[in-house]
Amino acid sequence: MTVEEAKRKLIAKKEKKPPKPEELSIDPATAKMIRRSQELEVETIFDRAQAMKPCNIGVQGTCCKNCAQGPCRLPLPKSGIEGKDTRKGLCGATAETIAARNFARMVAAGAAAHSDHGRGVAETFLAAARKETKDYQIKDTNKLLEIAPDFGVEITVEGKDGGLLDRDMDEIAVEVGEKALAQWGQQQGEVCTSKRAPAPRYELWKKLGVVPRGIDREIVEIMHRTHIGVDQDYENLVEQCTRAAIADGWGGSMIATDLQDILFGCPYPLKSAANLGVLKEDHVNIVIHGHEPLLSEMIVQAAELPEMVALAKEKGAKGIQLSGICCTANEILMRHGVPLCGNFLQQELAIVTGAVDAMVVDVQCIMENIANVADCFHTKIITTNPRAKIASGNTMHIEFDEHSAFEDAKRIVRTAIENFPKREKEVMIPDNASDLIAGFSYEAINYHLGGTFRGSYTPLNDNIINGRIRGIGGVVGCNNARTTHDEGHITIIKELIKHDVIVLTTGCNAITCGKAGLLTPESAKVYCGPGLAEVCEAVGIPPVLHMGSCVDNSRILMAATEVVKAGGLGNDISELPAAGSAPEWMSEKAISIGHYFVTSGVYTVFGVTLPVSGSPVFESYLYKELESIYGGMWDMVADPIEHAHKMIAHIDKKRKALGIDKARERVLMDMADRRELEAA
Ligand code: BF8
Repeated sequence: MTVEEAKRKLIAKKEKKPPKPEELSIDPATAKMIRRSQELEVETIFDRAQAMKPCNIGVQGTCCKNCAQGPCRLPLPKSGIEGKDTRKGLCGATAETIAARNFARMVAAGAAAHSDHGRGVAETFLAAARKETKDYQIKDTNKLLEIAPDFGVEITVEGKDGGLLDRDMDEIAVEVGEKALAQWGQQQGEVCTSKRAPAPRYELWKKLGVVPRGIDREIVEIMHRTHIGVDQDYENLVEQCTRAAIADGWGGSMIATDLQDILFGCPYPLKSAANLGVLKEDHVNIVIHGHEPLLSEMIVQAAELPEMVALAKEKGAKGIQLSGICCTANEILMRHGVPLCGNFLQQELAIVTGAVDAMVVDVQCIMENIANVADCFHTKIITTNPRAKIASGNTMHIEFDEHSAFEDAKRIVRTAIENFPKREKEVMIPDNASDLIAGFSYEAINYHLGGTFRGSYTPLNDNIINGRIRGIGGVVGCNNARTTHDEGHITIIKELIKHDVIVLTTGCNAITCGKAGLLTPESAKVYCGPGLAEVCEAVGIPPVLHMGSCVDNSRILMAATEVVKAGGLGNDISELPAAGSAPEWMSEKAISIGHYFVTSGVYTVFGVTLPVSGSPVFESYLYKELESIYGGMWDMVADPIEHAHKMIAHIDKKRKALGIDKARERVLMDMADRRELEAA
C-alpha cells in the first residue's frame, strides 16, 4: 500500500459514521434505548463494540497463553496453508493442539458454570429434603418418583405380607438428594443420568469410553490436560471435551432442571409478555438477572407479601413489578408467568429507562458495566452470590443463603422499594411488549400432544412421518454484540418454521422469540409453512416452543429421547430429522452445550464465528470427522438464511435415510392441490 492509499484509508476510517441504533438491533425497544443512552451519554456495550475490535488471532482460536513464554500467536495466513502446516508455538504446540486446547477450556468453563449451578440446587434440595430449611419444600412428588429410579433409589418397600408398599416420600427425597449430589464428586463409575439417553447412544458412548465418571472430575481433567506439555493430540483432547460436555448436558444441567422442577414445580404452558415495555413507571421495578431460581423463587414470593405491597404504596408506588433478564427470566416466567424484561444485550438498557429501582443479580452473563450504568441513575445493583461480586460502581451485596432465603429475599425487596422515591432522571420506558406462551417442559409437550389420558410423543412423530412437520430445530443461546442484536435468531427461526420445521427454544433465543411474537399459536398462521401451521392450529401450540433456560437444554435432550422412544424415526437421536443452532452465541456455556448436542448425535450450527478457523485440521475434525464417530457434528455459518438452509438440508438428509422423504412430497402436493382448489 502506498503512503497516499494508507492516508486515504485512515481518513475514510475516521469519517466512517457510527451505525444507527436500528442497525445495531432489529428489536425496536432496544434501538430506542440505545438512542436514549447515547443522548444521556451513558456508555453501553453497543458503543464499546464499535470502539474496540476483537483480536484477529483470538477469533481464530490459535493464540496460546497457557504458559509465560507466550502468548504464542499462530494466525492463519490469508493465502491459507500450502503443503504441511509448520506453524508452532515455542513448545512446539501445533495450531490444532492450540485450537483444541482453547476449545477444551471453553467446554470446561461452560460445563463448570452449568454444573456448579446444579450443585447449588442439589445442596438446597438436600437441605429441603432433610428439613434443614423451611423456605424450600419438595413440591412435585410425581417428578420425584419418576426420577428416583435413575439414581437407583427404590420407591417402594416390601410389606410384612411380602407385598410392595409405597416408600415414605421424605426418605426418597433425602436419598435422591444424596445420590444426586454424589454425581459431582464421584471418581469412578458413571454419572447415572447418562443412561437416560437412548440405549444405542449410551452403548456408543460406552464403547468409545466417554461416559463421564463424575462431573467435577471431567472438568478438572480438562484443566490438567490443557496445561503446558500434557495432552498434545487434538483428537484425544476432544474425547475429554466429550466426557465433560456429557457430564454437563446429561449430568449437571439435567440434574439441576429435575431438582428445580421438584422444588418449584414442573412448568406447564402459561401466558405472559416480553420486552422492556413490561416495566411500569408507577410501580417499584425489580429486575432479576442471572441464572439460579433458588434466589428468584424467593423474591417472587417476597414481592407478593401484603406487607411489601403496602410498603410500596406508602412510598408512592402503585405496586411492585417483577421482571427478568437472561435465564433467571426464563425460570420465573416458566413457573410464575413473571414477564421477560429482555435478553443479554438489554441488561444495561433496562437501567437506562430510569425505572429500575433494583437489579438483583446472582451468577453468569451479568456484565460488569451494569454497575457503571446504574451509577448514572438511582438503580441499586444488588449482588447476592459469594461467587459473583462486582468491584465497579456502587453495588451492594446482600448475601443469599438457602437457610435464610426468604428473609434475605425480603431484605432485597425492601431495599428496592425504599429506592423508589429516589428516582432522579426522567423515566423513559419503550412501549414495546409482546404476548407469549411459555412453559413447554418435555412433560408439557407430552400432555399437549396426547392429552391427559394418552400423553405421548406419538402424534408428533406421526406428523413428522406424514411430512406435515419436516423436522425439529433446537434453536438456542445468547446475544453477541459483534452481530446485529436478535437478527440471526429471528431470521433463522422464521426460515425454519416457513419450511415446516418446529422449533424448540431456550435461553436468550427464547426471549428474542417472545419479543418478536413467535411464541403464540396465532403466529403459526403468519409465519409457518402449511404443514406446520395445520398442526399448530389443530393442537393449539405455537410453532416455537419455549422450553426454559440454558440449563434446560437438558429438556431438549429428553424431548429428543422421547421422540426416539415413541418410534418410527430410528433408534437414536442421530437418526432424527433434527438439527441444532446457536445463531448469536457468545458464552463458554454455549460451547459446552454445542458439544453435548454434537456428541448426542445432533448436527449443530453456530452463527457469528467459532474460534477454530485458525486451524484447518482441527476445524475439519469438528465439522466433518465427528459425524462418523457420533452421527452429529459442528458447523459454523454466519449468514442466517444459509444457516437455516444447512439445517433444513440436514433434516432432509435424515428424512431420506428414514425413507420418509416421499411422504413429505405427497403432503406438499396435497397442500398445493388444496390451494388451487380454494383459488378455483
Ligand atoms: O445461560 S443464552 S447470554 S443468559 S449463556 Fe447467557 Fe447466553 Fe443468554 Fe443464560 Ni445461556
